Amino acid sequence: MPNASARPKHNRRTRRRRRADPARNELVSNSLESAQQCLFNQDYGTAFVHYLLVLNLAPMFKEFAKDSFRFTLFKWAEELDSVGRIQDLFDCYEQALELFPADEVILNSMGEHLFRMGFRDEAAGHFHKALKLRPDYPEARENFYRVANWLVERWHFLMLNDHRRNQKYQQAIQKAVQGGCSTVLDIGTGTGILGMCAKKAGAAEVYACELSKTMYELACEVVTANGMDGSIKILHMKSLDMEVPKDIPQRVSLVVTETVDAGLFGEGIIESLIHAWHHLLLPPQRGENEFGEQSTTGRVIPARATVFGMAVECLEIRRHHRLCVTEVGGLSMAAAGELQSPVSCSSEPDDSMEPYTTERLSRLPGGYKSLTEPFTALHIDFNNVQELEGLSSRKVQEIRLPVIRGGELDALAVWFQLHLDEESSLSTGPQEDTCWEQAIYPVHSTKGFVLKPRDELVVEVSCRDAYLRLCSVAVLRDGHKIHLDKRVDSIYPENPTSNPEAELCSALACLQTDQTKDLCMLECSEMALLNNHDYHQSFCSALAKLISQLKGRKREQGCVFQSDPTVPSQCSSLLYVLDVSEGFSLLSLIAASQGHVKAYSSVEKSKQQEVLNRLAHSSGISEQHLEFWLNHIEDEQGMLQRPSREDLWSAIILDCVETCGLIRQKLMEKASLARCLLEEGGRIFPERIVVYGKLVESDTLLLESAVQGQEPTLGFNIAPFINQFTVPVHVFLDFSTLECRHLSESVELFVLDLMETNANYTHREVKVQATTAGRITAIPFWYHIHLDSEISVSTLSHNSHWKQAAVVLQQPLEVRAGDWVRLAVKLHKSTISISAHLENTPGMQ
Ligand code: 44T
Repeated sequence: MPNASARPKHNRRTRRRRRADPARNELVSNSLESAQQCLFNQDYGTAFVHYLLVLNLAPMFKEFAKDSFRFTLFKWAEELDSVGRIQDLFDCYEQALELFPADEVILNSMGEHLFRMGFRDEAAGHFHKALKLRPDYPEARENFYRVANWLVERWHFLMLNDHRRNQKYQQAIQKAVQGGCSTVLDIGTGTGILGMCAKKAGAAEVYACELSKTMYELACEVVTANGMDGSIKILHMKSLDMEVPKDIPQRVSLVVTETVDAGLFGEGIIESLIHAWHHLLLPPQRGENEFGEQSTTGRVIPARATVFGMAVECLEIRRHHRLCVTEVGGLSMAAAGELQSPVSCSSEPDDSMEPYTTERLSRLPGGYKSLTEPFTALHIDFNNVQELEGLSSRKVQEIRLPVIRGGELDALAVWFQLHLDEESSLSTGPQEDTCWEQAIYPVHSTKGFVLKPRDELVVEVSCRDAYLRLCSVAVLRDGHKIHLDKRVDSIYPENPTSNPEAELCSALACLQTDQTKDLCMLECSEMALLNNHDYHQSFCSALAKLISQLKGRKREQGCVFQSDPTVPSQCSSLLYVLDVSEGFSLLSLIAASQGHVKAYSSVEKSKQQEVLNRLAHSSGISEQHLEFWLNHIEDEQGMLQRPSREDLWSAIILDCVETCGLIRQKLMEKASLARCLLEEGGRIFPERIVVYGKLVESDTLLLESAVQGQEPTLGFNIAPFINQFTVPVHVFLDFSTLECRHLSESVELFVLDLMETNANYTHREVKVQATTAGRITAIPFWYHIHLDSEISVSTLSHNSHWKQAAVVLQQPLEVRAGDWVRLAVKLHKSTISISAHLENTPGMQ
């Protein structure tokens, strides 16, 4: 991105020219004048070049011209953005930052561009810098909060707060170091905690590497604050790029790492350790141990892992991965083709597919039922490089599992035990008191398969492209083999365990229906949305009501409703409905199915458009009544503008709440725009959103939000550094299963009126009475989305596709039962913030 050629070169010649004052001064003053003139003429590109020249030649003008320069930069960047000259745009920002490296407004603005272009980490870095320069800069703060999760993922807080885990690692490291491992490498050091454990245990040399820039910088700060900056060498790199002696002087005797995810291998531990054994570690020990002396052999903590699996029935998982309904808002789904979540390990690996997702089974609403006993899926010895290398070429292992309980097969859940050494281990199991989630391998078999006791489930375990893959392939029942996922056989053609007859059958089945043709991928939240019956039913009723009202009104005006939209009539005999939902939505089709409605859908992906077309066809909706307006409109300015200009919209459907539980950005701006485009009597759906909340005491939320002092981190001073990345609003919560004590009733926090601008406000004070004594640590919030005065949808309903969000208070607030709490609720650019204060009730001491 940096444009080296455009940088001012401070060589001898420029210095000489600086002394030639009169000519230089003239150039500067002429350029400054030109810059101002061009700015006045709105020729921002030329103005920007003139300003660059002036400020590079005469830095003393920086203060004077700063505001105009910024304005020019932002205007010019907007123009470059609108014509897609992205590289030029970033070059301009780079040049501007060379002149004003500590300008928080430029940094924040560049962050916004980076964010929109999808460079999230870089964007987050810019917001963070802007905020460090000016901590009370609200724009940068809001932007930073939106992206902090990408810079420092929330699990860092959980892991650092997990004292038991930290202590077990510390003890294992201490034993190894005292047993002779004097040189240590911490792979994926995060905040540096394991490296510091090694140093504290007396290791002579400690190295640490970390690939995330933010985490690397954090680790440097933490290690310095703990007085170890000279004694731990931290490298900002991936361990796979490390070399001896370039990066570390010699091979080490101990590698410590916790680069494991819920599915064990997802952070690349196998590849990292194969590389470490070949390039960074002393050779492994053979035979007797040499305690007390410096080790000439290498070893790894953790030493081994065992992976477990279990088949489960779980409605919550099912509704996020499979279509569970036959009808949606009055439309039959029979013609939809196969809809599937992008989590599948049975298909060919590609970028859009994940082999597993993660969930904390113990926190799933509705719980789960285990259909088999836990089984051992895999053992792996991290100290055996041949075993690590052989993993991906291991034969697919077939495991037969007796079914112990009848139920629908929804997923295989997977967890592991990490053996740090021969004595100590950590488990990520669903029954453990652990911060870990389990890996979930959903089953996609078309209609859902009901297992019965005495069945045997056939599971295949393999390790391809460094991921562990588990597939439920078949069920053995009364001597028959029933295949669960037809695609599996085509993936493992050489599978030696399948019998030839069964293979032939599946091959024939594949011929009959081309399975990939009608397969459409939907995000898990989109799948849950389709399965949300109440949501679609509510929209269907509200749309039907409005459309019949508008038709009545138009008939009174003399309109004739005919079915062919191409036949001209004196007044518009069609009603126009625009659905601006994000992602996949059937609402346009539901509107079109009301008759005499031309609906515009925002669905962009062609596979998803095909699904809508198929459904339209099967529901008798003519092709002309469904339009994909994003196909025609290139730029955002065209947003909400219907191709034909004479008529206005009868209804505009806005997508108000993100799945994570936050109000969508720019919602109120979109609503204002939408209001201007409505015909008389037309409506925005929803017309109003009411935000509700509740006072709660939740330690879980605290643990996810900030490191709680030095105690959990073994006395190391880490909290103040990582807690800079604490965010006040937590998202993707499930309030129904959140471990917390409710300290009040639900209370209305805020109202957003989408139909009536004047009704809106940005601040509100709400008084709420504590019903129970406790410490208020958080205020979870959710929404009632009012489609009209009678019909509403709640984001808290049990089959909602929405999760909830919560404000975590900076300081917990102690309350007694009966105390009144004053909440100051603010809405700034779609972001809710809440502060809580104890109300001084009269008569109180
Ligand atoms: N998440 C756990 C996974 N790294 C832990 O950049 C458990 C998730 C989790 N650095 C809920 C709960 C939990 N070389 O900072 C990261 C990463 C870094 C490397 C250098 C390498 N080869 C690597 C590989 C990874 O290591 C750090 C830790 S990865 C651990 C992932 C509480 N959700």
